[in-house]
This record gives sequence, C-alpha cells and structure tokens, in this order.
Amino acid sequence: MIRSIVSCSLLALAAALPARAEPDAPALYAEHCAACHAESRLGGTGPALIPETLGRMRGLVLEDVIAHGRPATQMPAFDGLLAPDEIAALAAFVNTPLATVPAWGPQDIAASREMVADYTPAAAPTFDADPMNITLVVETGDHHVSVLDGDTFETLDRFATPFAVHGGPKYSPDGRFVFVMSRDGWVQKYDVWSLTEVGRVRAGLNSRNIAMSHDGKWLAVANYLPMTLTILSTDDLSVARVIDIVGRNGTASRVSAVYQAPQRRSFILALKDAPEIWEIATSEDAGPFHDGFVHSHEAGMKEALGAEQGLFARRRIIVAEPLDDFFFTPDYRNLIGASRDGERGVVVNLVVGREIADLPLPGMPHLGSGITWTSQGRRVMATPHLKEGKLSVIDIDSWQLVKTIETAGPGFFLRSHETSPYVWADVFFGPNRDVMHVIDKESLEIVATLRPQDGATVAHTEFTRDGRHALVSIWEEDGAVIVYDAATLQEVRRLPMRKPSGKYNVWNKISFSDGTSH
Ligand code: DHE
Repeated sequence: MIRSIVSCSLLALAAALPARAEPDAPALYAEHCAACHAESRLGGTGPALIPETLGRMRGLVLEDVIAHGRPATQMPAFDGLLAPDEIAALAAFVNTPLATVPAWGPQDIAASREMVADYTPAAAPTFDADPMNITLVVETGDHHVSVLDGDTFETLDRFATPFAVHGGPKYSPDGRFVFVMSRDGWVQKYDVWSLTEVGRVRAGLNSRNIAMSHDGKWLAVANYLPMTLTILSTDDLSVARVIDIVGRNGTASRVSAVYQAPQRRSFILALKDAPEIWEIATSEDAGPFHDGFVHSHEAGMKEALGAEQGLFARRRIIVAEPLDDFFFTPDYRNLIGASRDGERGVVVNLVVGREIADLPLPGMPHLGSGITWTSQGRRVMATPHLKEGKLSVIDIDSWQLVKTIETAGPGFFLRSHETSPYVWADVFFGPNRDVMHVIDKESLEIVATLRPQDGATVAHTEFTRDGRHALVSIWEEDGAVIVYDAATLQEVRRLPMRKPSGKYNVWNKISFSDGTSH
C-alpha cells in the first residue's frame, strides 16, 4: 500500500516536471567538438567526423570514445560533462552523412600542404641497416608507423601518421621515400633514409588508397569525397591534376581504388558507381594510348569512349556492371574484379579493353589480397573470401578454378615470398580469428595452423627481403608483431606494438615480389 502511494506520488511529480528536452546534437557538436573537428565535421586538428571516415567505429564504440577519450591523443573524455543520452546523440550525429559535400579542388588541396621547414635530405641512409630490408609497420592503435630494421628487428624510428591510415603505404621505385594515406585524405611523405617526415597534404576529404606511377613522379589518390582522383607530384606534394570522375552517361562516381600498372605506364581506377574502369596514362606515350598498342577495333572506339593522348590521358573500359577490388596478373595484361553481388570474379583484359571471362567466386572474394605463385607447373593466384571460410585458387592462364581450400573462417590477407614454399593465410573473422594457416604452394594443402595468442586477432603477414622471416600482426590494442622463422615456423621474436595492421618491406614492394599483393 505504502509502495503504491509512493510510486503514485513519484508519477505525479514526474508529470508535473517539464519533460527533459531531447539532446540537441548539432548544438552539442558546435559547443564541444567543432573547435578541433571543424564546424563542417571535415576535420581540423582532430580527424573528420563523418561516417565515411569513422568506418567500422559505430554505435557503442563511438560513444565509448566520446565518453572516455582516446589515449595518447588530444581527444578528451566527456563522460563527466555530458549525459549518456547526449553522448549517444552526438555519436548518432557524427555518423550521419553530410547534407552537402563541400568542394575540395586544387586550391584547397594546395592550401592544405605543409612541408617540414627544416627538412634536409640525407645524402645516404642515416643508419647501418640494409635500406632495402626496412619494414614499415602501421600501428592503427595510436596512429603511428614503426620503421623496423629487417635484419635485427630493431625500431629505427616511430612516427605519427594522420588519423586512420588505410591501404598499403607506397614506396618510391628506389625505396627512398614512402607515402602514407589516411581515410581523411591526408597524404604524408616520409624520407626513409633520413628517418623524417618531409610534408603532408590533404588530397581528398575521404580517400580510399594511393598508387605510385611507374617512374615515381606521380602519386594518385582515389577519393570518395569529393568524387575525384587527385594526382600529386611526389617531389613536393604539389597538385598536378584533379580529375572529376564522371561516367559516360554523366553520373558522377566514387573511386573505389587506384592501382599502379607499371608495364602499361598507367594508373587503373575501379569506379564504384559507373560500369567503367578507367586507365590514366602516367607518361606521354603510355601503352593504351600509343597508336602501336591500340587494336584496330579499339582505335575506332577511342573517340567514342573518350580516350585521350598524353600525360594523364584517360581511357574508359566499359564493363557490364561496376567492379571492385582488383587483382592484377604479374604482366598487368589482365585484372580480376569482384562483381557487385560478391558472387563472381570478372576477368578484364586491359589490352583489348573488355571482359574475357567470368569466375564463380561466391562469398565475397577479397581480390585485392590475391597473390600469385607457381604450383605444379602452372601459374595460380589465390584469393580469400570475406564471407566464407575458404580460399579460391585459380589458374591464371586458363581462368579455371583449381581448388577451394577450406579454412577455419573468412580471411583478409595472403602473403608469400619467392623463396618460401608456403602461403600464409589469416582468419580474420569469427571464433577462429586467432589462427594463421600455412599452406603448401605445391600440394595446396594446409600444412600448419599457428595460434600465437589465444583469442587475439592474428592477421597480415609480411616477409623480410630474403624471405627467411615472416612477420605477423597480433591485431590488438596491446598487440605485437611476431617474427617467425619462415622455414621452421617457430616464433623467434615478439615486438610489442599498438594494434599493428599492415607491414611493408621495401624490397618486396619495389621489386613486385610474387608473394605480395600489389
Ligand atoms: Fe582495406 C588494402 C579496400 C576494410 C586494412 N583495402 C586495401 C585496398 C583496398 C581496400 C582497395 C588496396 C589498397 C592499397 O593497398 O593500395 N578495405 C577495403 C574495403 O573496401 C573495405 C572492405 C571496407 C572499407 O572500410 O573501406 C576495407 N581494410 C579494411 C579494414 O577493415 C581493415 C582490416 C582495417 C583498416 O585499417 O581499415 C583494412 N586494407 C587494409 C590493409 C591494407 C588494405 C592493412 C593493405 C594490405 C597490403 O598488404 O597491402
């Protein structure tokens, strides 16, 4: 009885009080976030707060960052200052797409360019280590890159990167410089010999990846926001060209990714929203545009498809539907792209500029991670699948599926090395994400399954220059890079790292090693 009187009077009291207003997220943003992240939400001293950049950091994860801050950054904790519903409203607000995408043209890009004032390039490497055996480790936990001596595994430098680096950093052809890109569109140039940053520039507002031209002169940046390809001079990060991406039917398109095609002296672009692949010449006489290279029937199509001549000339390759996530054959004559439904791989011949084969690859193949090797006398490539625990092995001459290797769960990355008899394949998703499979290149059988740390995500392998060691990430906040003897599969070192993701050996990358995805 007493309880019901109390609860009745509480109800009456609540009804009498004015209802607490819903949190005003834009006002909260303006008051607490805009100073660092900009009123436009496109970033300032802090990163851009838009869904395209925040990626998988949704819902509760985002609320947690707002409530508790980010260690080792300027991001403070708001849990004493803001109520939980205000934090939730802010998280939802920053995860809402922008109503309009501001322009980000050559002048904006040029104005963002910051070169390090006292940078003086060293005449020779400033360390004793083999400059061709340097390995970079991207540490996503606190947005740094560690520069490792590939022989001693000593850290020569550890530098801060822009927020949320994605895709592989790209080396200049001589391995002297490296370019790192963040999802925020910042491109950072770092001098490996001098162990120092050279400068940075914001090439897009939300970017996917970067590619280096065959001669090392140009760096292409694939953008989602705005829908452009930015080409930078690698020398001083100045803007060489910003190309609007518009399909033949007039529809603007995001660029899913840009790739280097060195033998063709061109960049290849995967378009997200148009059934086209673009090729951009990186020299005056690049393959597809040079008369001797163009097949007669294609020459007739040249004008209709908008092929042009000269540096940065564009060629459109028309395909049946937009294709994503490309694997290239080592001669760069063919690529395989993933169909939108994630069920097929489509082979496109870049010389004739059309689709030549279809491969059944159900379960969302991750073709960008594909690598090639020789197995039983034939050239094969393998790709993991993001939605199924299997690897597809394909003969790249006949375009036949050679084998499906069942794995302990869906994987993300594959790696090998010319000197190694094995392919290393991670399991990135599901209950077995703490294992790494080791597969025999000849028999195509799993010969070992490593579990270096129970329950910890294990991913991405890179080899040393000589292939004697394989470096594997423990992809956790308090993670590590584990150095394995690549022959005995025994752990030889464990290097503590902050959520290490990709690792990139200078030699393997600039020599286009068979074991690495390009
Ligand atoms: Fe990546 C490379 C696309 C999600 C880590 N990723 C690439 C490349 C593309 C791509 C096109 C090749 C670019 C290059 O190196 O030049 N990635 C995509 C996606 O579309 C996808 C599925 C969704 C997205 O959010 O963009 C995606 N990627 C992720 C992640 O969630 C990963 C695991 C963590 C992260 O950092 O975001 C991730 N992607 C990587 C890494 C590489 C990469 C480490 C470089 C691998 C290499 O060895 O070169």
